[in-house]
Amino acid sequence: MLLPWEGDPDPSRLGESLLSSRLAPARVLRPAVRRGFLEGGKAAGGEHRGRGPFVEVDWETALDLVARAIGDVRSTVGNEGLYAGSYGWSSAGRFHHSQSQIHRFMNVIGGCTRSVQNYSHGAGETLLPYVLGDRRGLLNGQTSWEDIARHAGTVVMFGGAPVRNAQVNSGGVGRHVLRESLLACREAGVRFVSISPVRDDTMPELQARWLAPRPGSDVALILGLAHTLLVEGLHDKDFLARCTSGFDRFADYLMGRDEGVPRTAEWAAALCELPAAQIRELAREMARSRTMLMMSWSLQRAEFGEQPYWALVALASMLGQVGLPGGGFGFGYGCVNGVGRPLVPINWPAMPQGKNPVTQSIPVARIADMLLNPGKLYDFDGHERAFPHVRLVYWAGGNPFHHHQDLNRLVRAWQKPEAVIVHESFWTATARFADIVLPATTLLERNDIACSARDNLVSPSHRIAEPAGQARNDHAIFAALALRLGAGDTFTEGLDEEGWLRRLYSQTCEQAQRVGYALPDFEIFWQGGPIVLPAPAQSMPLLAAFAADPAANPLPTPSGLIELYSDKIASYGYHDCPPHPAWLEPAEWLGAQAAQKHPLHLVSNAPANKLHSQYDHGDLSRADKLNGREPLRIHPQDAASRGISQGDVVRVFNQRGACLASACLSDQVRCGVVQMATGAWYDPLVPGEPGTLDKHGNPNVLTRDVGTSRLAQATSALSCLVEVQRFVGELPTLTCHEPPPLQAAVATAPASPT
Ligand SMILES: Nc1nc2c(c(=O)[nH]1)N[C@H]1C(S)=C(S)[C@@H](COP(=O)(O)OP(=O)(O)OC[C@H]3O[C@@H](n4cnc5c(=O)[nH]c(N)nc54)[C@H](O)[C@@H]3O)O[C@H]1N2
Ligand SMILES: Nc1nc2c(c(=O)[nH]1)N[C@H]1C(S)=C(S)[C@@H](COP(=O)(O)OP(=O)(O)OC[C@H]3O[C@@H](n4cnc5c(=O)[nH]c(N)nc54)[C@H](O)[C@@H]3O)O[C@H]1N2
Ligand SMILES: [Mo]
Repeated sequence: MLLPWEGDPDPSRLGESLLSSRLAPARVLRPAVRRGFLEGGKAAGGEHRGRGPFVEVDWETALDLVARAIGDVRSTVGNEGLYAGSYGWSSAGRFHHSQSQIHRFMNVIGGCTRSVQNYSHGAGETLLPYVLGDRRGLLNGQTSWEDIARHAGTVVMFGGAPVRNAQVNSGGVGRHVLRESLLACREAGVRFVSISPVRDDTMPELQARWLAPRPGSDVALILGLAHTLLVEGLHDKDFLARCTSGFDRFADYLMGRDEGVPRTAEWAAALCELPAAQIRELAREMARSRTMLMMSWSLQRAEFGEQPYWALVALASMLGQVGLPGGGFGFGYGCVNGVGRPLVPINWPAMPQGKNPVTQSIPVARIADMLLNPGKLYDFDGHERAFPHVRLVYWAGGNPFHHHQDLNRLVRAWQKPEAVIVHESFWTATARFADIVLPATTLLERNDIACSARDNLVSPSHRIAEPAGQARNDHAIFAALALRLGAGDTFTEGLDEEGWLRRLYSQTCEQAQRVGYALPDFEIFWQGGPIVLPAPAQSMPLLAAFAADPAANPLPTPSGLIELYSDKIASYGYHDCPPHPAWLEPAEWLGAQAAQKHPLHLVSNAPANKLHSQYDHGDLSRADKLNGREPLRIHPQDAASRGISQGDVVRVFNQRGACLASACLSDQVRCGVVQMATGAWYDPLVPGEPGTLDKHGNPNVLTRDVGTSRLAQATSALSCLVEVQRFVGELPTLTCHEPPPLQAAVATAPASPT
């Protein structure tokens, strides 16, 4: 039974599936090798990746095969031919963090091609250093909820503040604080405005005013607000002069002096479909009161996703409240737990990864581009680069067949490497698309330390169950491989799990001591519950010192100021990322030509009932499916015009792919918008075949695999048009929550894998 920690005001139910579904049929119990691979290559028997049965083998055979595959790549093209970006969240805990383990392993054997950025906020994190000099306001330093409750009159939330998303944080969560933070603001009299295609992105208790512009049109809306401030003289000229550079260029753009049209409220209204009068009134209200502008990460997960972030900073600068308590801007308040809470000033322990001797890397969301176009030149963040020639893909703790866009394209790209190796606890699509699958323990089957920078507690995470089948810890698997590749001691440093936990904990104690916290010794820590550290001191509002005296506290930008025009970006000459915030029309949004054919905008958000795709096979996630398919929320009017009723199985499709889903009629979504959470396991009707129907409801068979722009090259999952129709015919059986066909090993020596 799962009991919440008594110190948690708003416990999440997500952990329930960890217990109930650990031993589900989808569990990987033994090392397994794709039969075609075992028999001598990917073409053998027509069994391409994602197709064909697996043969279960013993650990020694599997580890020998992996070591040989790695050795082949190293001896032919060198370590650059190994791709182990291995993006993914894996599970809570500091030592068994899969990405740290795989990166450490790769580093001790000579390195690998890696990835930079993440799928969460790749565009924001690449853009903001140009604008603010660093990533303040995105990763840390957000103005605190206490300040907002005390001082803000209005909070405007682009993308809402869904409490469902603040259930999680990497490293683990102690206290879930978003709900109480929002309610405290409401009690203090703060007015909320939620700008989102989805009404219940904001909890009803907040009584937020709901504005639902067309998805992807937020920049137009912000420009309309900015134009109103400018022509009505409501902008803070003093702040703009003292603290920003390039406002004149931005103002020229707003006024249409760039050979364009003036970006008036009327101009914005036509694009975002909100009345011009409402846009004007919102601008005046923002200027009248202390206004905090919040934006979720989702808005930058879109084509030209750099622009909404830059535009928000520009709007906040015009309001002149940056640095004041309860005013200004901030990103990600409703995205993970703990944003807007002061950080404990401790460097929490992490498994040391060492240094990667290979310098080659790709922006994380360009994986299919890399596999399909080795050697091809591309632009990224001011540099021209070439995609590396990758021969082997190694993943531990992530699910690219969940997280990547345009899965049919990924299916094609995935046939390119010579070997794909995956550590998994469950038969996810990524495991099914591997050549060698090594069974990994879950967090209940190993000891660890749980804590995160956004929480003020550190907790032992005890092993409470024996590993399922022959599952091993990622660390143990990599230790065995490192030994085979001549780097065993370098990888383990002679320590086992307990040895590492003791070392990491003692480093934590030293860190804590440095800032005046005394932690008990390891034995006491290990036998006790979570250790709650004193709440850290209240932080200053974001950019407070800078705004008070920009000359004394300049930003690390070329001008030392907030850059509303960037000479550096101008020098890149990117047509898709101009040097000031600008409206660029995405290829897919409701105003596009393409909407005539696929007239619905698909929002694929984070799921309420799981973490990404994890435990999609669990009770909590399955209870929410209808007809076993992922629910797709659709406005009753859009459903009626298509003859769709509540609970109907529907086919959701566009030029890239199609999936089944179950219609869920709801007036919580804007007309013209359909919403389907991410996370349903990809379940192809014809496994391994690009373009085949996904029987289950993974929105990534529909999303577009294109970089946000040449600047960030991040994911643009949320710029996606689809059409929906009632599904007629026999409903195909789901197979993704069962293991693939498994065969016992034949007792002969395995052939060479290449
Ligand atoms: N359309 C669309 N797509 C999206 C997004 C979106 O908004 N829309 N969001 C994107 C974002 S922000 C993110 S962060 C990604 C998330 O993408 P991922 O992080 O790749 O998704 P997860 O489902 O968390 O995958 C983690 C996998 O690791 C496995 N795992 C867990 N613990 C361990 C372990 O200890 N060892 C090993 N070996 N494996 C383990 C789990 O079983 C699971 O399959 O998705 C992205 N994709
Ligand atoms: N329970 C749970 N929590 C999670 C996760 C999970 O998988 N499960 N994943 C975690 C991770 S890795 C991340 S990165 C974060 C993601 O955090 P976010 O990026 O905030 O997550 P989303 O749920 O994708 O999007 C939030 C809302 O943005 C709105 N939105 C979409 N497009 C637009 C638009 O064009 N304009 C406006 N104004 N609004 C729009 C949608 O209505 C959507 O519900 O969540 C984290 N929290
Ligand atoms: Mo994310």
